[in-house]
Amino acid sequence: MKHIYLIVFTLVLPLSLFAEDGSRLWLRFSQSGQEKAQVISKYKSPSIDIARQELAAHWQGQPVEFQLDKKLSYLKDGYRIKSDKNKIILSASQDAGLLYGAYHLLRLQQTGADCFNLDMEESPKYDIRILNHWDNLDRTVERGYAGYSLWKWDELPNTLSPRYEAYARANASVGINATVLNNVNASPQILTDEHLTKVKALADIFRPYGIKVYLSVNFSSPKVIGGVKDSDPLNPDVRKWWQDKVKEVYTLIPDFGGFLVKANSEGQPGPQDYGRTHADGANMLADVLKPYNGIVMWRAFVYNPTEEDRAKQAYTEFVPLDGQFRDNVIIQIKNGPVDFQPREPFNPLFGALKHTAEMVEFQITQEYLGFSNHLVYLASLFKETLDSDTYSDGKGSTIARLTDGTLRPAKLTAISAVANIGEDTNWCGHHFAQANWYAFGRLAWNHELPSETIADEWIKMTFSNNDGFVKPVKEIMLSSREATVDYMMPLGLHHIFAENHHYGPEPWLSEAGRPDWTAVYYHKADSAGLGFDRTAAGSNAVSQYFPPLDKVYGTIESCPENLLLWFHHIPWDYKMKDSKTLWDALCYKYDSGVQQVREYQKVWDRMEQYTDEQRFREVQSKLKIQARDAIWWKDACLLYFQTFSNRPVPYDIERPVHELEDLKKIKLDMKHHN
Ligand code: BDP
Repeated sequence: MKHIYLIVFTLVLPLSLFAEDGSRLWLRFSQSGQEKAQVISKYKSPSIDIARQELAAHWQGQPVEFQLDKKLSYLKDGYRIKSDKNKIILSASQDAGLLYGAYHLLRLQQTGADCFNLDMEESPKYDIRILNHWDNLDRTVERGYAGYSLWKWDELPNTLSPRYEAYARANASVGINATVLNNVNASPQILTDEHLTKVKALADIFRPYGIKVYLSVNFSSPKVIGGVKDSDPLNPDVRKWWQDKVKEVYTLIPDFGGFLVKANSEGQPGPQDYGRTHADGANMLADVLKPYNGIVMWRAFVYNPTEEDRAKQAYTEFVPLDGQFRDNVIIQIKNGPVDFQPREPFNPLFGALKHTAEMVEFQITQEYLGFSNHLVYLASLFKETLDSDTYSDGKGSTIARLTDGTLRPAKLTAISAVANIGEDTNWCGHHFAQANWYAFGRLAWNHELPSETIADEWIKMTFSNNDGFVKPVKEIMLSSREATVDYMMPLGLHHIFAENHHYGPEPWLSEAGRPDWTAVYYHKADSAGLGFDRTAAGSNAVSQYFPPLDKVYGTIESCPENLLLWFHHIPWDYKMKDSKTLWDALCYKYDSGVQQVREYQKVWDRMEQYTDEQRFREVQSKLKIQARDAIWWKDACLLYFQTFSNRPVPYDIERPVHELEDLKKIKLDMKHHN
């Protein structure tokens, strides 16, 4: 009997100890809990202690010695790692640098890199590497697809979920050093004393991991929770209210980062309610935060129900204000001029503000990319924006170099992304969506890293080092963004999503609260052709780009084909570069998107041998949804556009399996406010 028990014990124990539910993210070290490795450190601080414990518990290489060295301040919160006889010296000028260095060592080990002849220096490209949580105080998450918010406001500050620290650790492991806890559509309540105490509890947990807390604020807060007559930024009572509030915040959280503000956008209050400008509003807050070294991240995502092309509005509103902002204000600009579409050209505001700090806002949460159902690796999208040449300061003025301080001296550099993290066991809803959190952190640290390197690291850390797994899975990841563009919105199409929730296709949407919330506003299909004319003959959005891009985008022949329908209204019979007609090219793109996802299914099924049962099955079933959705997208868009093109779908591609009239009836029950 005794023997039988023993056998059962040894078989069952490993499974229960190492539940493969994705909760460990890419931090899948052995869980022995013993501190085995030798770490030599004569320093003590909360961050250094974490660095020491992580290495002591998980590092399997030579002894590591920590050195704090002020001479390395040029590395900012980066680090130096150098092999030295029988040990490795990890040095940095800041405590956080030692922590990032420790995680880097562990990453090298997990990815099977040579850990003997180490000699490297790393310093982050951006000072502030920040996640934006669109989390509401009732724990719903705007555009969140991984369950409720991580922040349990009702329990805080007394009960502290272990997930808070796990979150901080995951961020630190990829170099993310800042977080905005609440939705940009901010409730004024976040600034009440009650909530600030809760915010402080989170900040205290995050601090040792090098993470600073920021908050989104509602511009009407003085009026709504402060009892002030209005929230006019030039009203001395308003300024006084903010001064007192900010003092209170810093008393609780001495290293508080600052405010993120969405003002006069999609119904949010702002300085324009009082006839003031974005600069008036941002500067008032900046002045109040300045004594504490706090900053204001002021969003450029603004558009009004006017006649002007929505894609032009942020530029039109902000360029005249250039030079008026304080030096602790940074304008936070979405990667594209419309709204996180599967593909957009870069936002022409980048580089256009010559005397104002600018930062990128990406979206990690997949509002427009199949939620947490579709496997879409976003490093490719992030890189496409960062590597875009704006020509603002001549050739080579990429968005990366414009925002990281290389091209123009900057007091403040930052990069942000809307998080995809929630209460789900695997944090992000889809196991592969974890890769996008990871990739954002790695690119914020070093935007020169190739997408492929990041995918390679992530796969090895999260799943397996086996070549038989790494290679095919990497191919899926690297092609997945383009495949998704193909089955959703190829050739520069955009915003033909279902109303409000943005999950499926609704290219026929022609009535909504505002014209620029319909799909027909964006695709402009008619019997002549397809696409939004943004040339001088149309909205002239091309004029917002620096030469030569205004001409490149503005001329059909030179416009990149993947943006053709963004900038031009193209005849159905127009000959593409490969001499297919536009209509045929569109059909082949949609079909290719579908075919690629079907291929992902086949490849993934072959991966069963390399992975654990739970994650294998979960990814497999998500791929089924993705394949069905891809077909849905293809049929909906092609059948609908065919009513304008009046041309047959090329005979060698798969036939539609739906009726347009049936697809038009689909109304998913996913409520959203806009
Ligand atoms: C859009 C979202 C909306 C956000 C808005 C924003 O649909 O929920 O509030 O962006 O960024 O993409 O402010």
